[in-house]
Amino acid sequence: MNGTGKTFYITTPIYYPSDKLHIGHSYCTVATDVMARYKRLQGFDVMFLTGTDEHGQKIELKAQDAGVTPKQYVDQVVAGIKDLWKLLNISNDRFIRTTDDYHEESVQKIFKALYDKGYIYKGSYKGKYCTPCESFWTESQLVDGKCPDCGREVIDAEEEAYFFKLSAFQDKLVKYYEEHPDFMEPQSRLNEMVNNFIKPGLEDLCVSRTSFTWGVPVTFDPKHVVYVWVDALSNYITALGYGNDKYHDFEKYWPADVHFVGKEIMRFHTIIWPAMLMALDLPLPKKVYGHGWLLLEGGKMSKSKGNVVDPVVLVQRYGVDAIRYFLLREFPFGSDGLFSNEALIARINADLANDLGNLVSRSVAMVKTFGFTLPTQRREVPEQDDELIQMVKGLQQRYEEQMERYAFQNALMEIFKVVSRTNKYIDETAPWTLAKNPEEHSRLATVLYNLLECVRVVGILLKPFMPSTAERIFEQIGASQELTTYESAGTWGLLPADVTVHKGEVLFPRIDLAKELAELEAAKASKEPKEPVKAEKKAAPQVEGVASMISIDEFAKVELRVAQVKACEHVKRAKKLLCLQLDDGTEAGRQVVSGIHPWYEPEDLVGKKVVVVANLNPAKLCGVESNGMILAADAGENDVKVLFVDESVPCGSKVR
Ligand code: ME8
Repeated sequence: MNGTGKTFYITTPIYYPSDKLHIGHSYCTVATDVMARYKRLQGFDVMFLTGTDEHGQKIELKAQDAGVTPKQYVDQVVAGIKDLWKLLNISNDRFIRTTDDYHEESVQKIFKALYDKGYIYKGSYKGKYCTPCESFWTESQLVDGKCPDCGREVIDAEEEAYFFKLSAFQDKLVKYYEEHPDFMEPQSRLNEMVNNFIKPGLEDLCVSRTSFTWGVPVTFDPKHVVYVWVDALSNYITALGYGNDKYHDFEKYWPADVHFVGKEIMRFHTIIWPAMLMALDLPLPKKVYGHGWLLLEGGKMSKSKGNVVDPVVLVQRYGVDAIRYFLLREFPFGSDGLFSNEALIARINADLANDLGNLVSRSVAMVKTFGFTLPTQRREVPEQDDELIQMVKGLQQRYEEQMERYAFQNALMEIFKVVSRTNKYIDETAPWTLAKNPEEHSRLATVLYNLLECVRVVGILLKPFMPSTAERIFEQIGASQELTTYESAGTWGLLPADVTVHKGEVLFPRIDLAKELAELEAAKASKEPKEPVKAEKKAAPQVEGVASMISIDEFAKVELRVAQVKACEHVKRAKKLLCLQLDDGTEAGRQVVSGIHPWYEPEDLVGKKVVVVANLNPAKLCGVESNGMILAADAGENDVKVLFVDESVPCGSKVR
C-alpha cells in the first residue's frame, strides 16, 4: 500500500454539477494542482483525482426544471466543469463521475459489504433534511430550526431506510485522532469536530432514500438508493479500482496522502468517511486538510446569494497564472479570506508586474544590451554577492518546509523575498554604471550572471504555482530543461557562462487599477442584487464616568491605526479567542489574537475595518502570538461590539 514507494495521492472534493463553479470552488482545485505539481517536480509518482458528485434529489429537481433527464443535465454541466479545469491548467490524472458505471458498481459492493458485516441495518427514518446540502439532521443539530451548514429551511422526512452504525465508531474515532494528531489540519478543525459532533454523541446515519430515484440503487432492495454522501465519499477508492476492474492501482496509492476539502465538509471526511473505512477494514487517509472559504463582503460566495465571482472572466482578463498566484498568495490556506477585485489587481501589480516581471525583464534586457559574455570563472564569489547567493541557496529548503505544511502563502512569500532582494541587488550594483567603465566589465558580467541564476532558481520553485510563466522565464534566460529540475534549484552556478538570453514579451503588464475596477463594477452592477443592510446595532449604554484623567501626551503614546481583517480563524483549545490577520498598511501586516469569539465568528469579521492598538507589547495567548489588540466596546451586560471603521478609511490611517 501507499507509503512504501514514492507515491503521492491527493484529491479535491468532487463537485456538485448543479451550478456553474465560482472562484471559491476553483480555490481548492488550484491548491490541489499546485501540490500535485510540486510533488511531481520532486519526483513522486502522483495521483491527482478530482471529479463530480452527480446523484441526489437536488440534481433530480434541477433536471426536472430544465425539462431534461438527470443524466442529460449532468452531462452538460460536467462538460463545463472540465473546461474550467482546462482553463485553469489543472493537471488532474483522473476525473471521476459518480454516474460512471464502474463507480456505481463499486458503491453497490461497498454498501452490500457494510450490510453483510452488520454495519448497515434497516429501520425507519424520521428527521430533518436539507435538500440543497443533501444532509440529514436531527432536531438538536439544527440552528434556529434551519440547516446548520447553509442556514436554509429543512424539511420533515420520514421513510423506511437503511442506517449505518456510526455510533459504534465514536470511541474508535476519538482513539484514532489521539493516535494520529496530524490527521486533521489545520489543528483547529479537530476541536470543531470533537466539540460539535463527537462529544454530543454520534448517532447512526441514515444511508438510503426511497423518495427519489436519482442515485445508486441498493442491490438487495432496489427501491432504495444509496445516500449521496456514502456514494460520493467512496469515489476516493473506487477511482483507484476498489470494487471494480476499471482501474488497478488501489494497492499502489491507498491510503491517500491528503484529501483537500472545504471546512464545511470536514465532518463528512473526518467522521463518516473514516468510520466507513474502519468498517471496511481499510486504512484511513493520512490527512484531511480543511481549507477556509473565500468570502465576499457580505459572506460566503454562493450562487443563491448572487455574490459569486466567475473564474472564467478573471482568467480572460488577467491570465491563468495571475489568478493561480493570487489565490494561493493572498490567503492563508487554512483560514477564510476576503476576495476583492481590488486586492487581486493590487497583488498582480505589486508582485507580478513590479517585482517578478521587472526582475526578469531588467535582467534579460541588461544581458542583451551590455552584450557581455558571462564570466567563465564564475566560482569566485565577491563578498558583496555573498548575502544574495546564500539567500538563494537556502531558498529551496525554506520553500520546502512551507510546502510540506501546505502553507502555500508562506512558500510564495519566501520566493518573493528573494525576488525583492535580487531587485535590490540590481540597484546596489548599478550595472549601467559598471558598463561605462571597461575596468568593471568583469564585475558587470558577474553581476549579470548572478541575476540570471537568481531568476533560474525562482522560476523552478514557481513552476507548481505558475507553470506557463515559469516556462516563459526559462526561455527568456536561456535555461535548458536539465537546469530547471527541482534538484538543480538547490545548486548555485549551474547556468553555463555562454547562455543566450531572449527578450520576450512582458510577463505581467501593469493594470490601471481605477480603470479596471470601474469596468468590473460596470459589468457586474446590472447582475448583482444589492447587499442587505446589516441589522442596527444596539445603542451604546450611557457612559457613567471614567477611572482617572490622563494628559493628551499620555494618550498620544497609544498608537491607534485602522486595519482591515484579511483572514480570521479560531484559536486551538481556546473557545474565546480568534486569531486575526490584519492589513495595517504595512507590507508585513500583523497578527492579533482577540477574545471576541463569544460574540463573533470569523466570517463576521473578514473584510471589516477595525482599530488596532499598534504599539502594544507583543504577547502570546494560548501559544499564539498577538501583536496589538483591536478595540471593542462593552455594549451591555455580557455583550461586546467590535468598533468597525468606515470602509473608505485607508488601512494604516492613524486614529487620534
Ligand atoms: O461539497 N470558498 O460539493 P460542492 C472556498 N459534492 N471553497 C469553496 C467555496 C468558497 N467560497 N464554495 C465552495 C460538495 N467551496 C460535495 C463534496 S466530496 C466526497 C463531496 C468548496 O460543489 C467547498 O468547501 O458544494 C467544497 O470543498 C468544494 O468547494 C465543493 O463544493
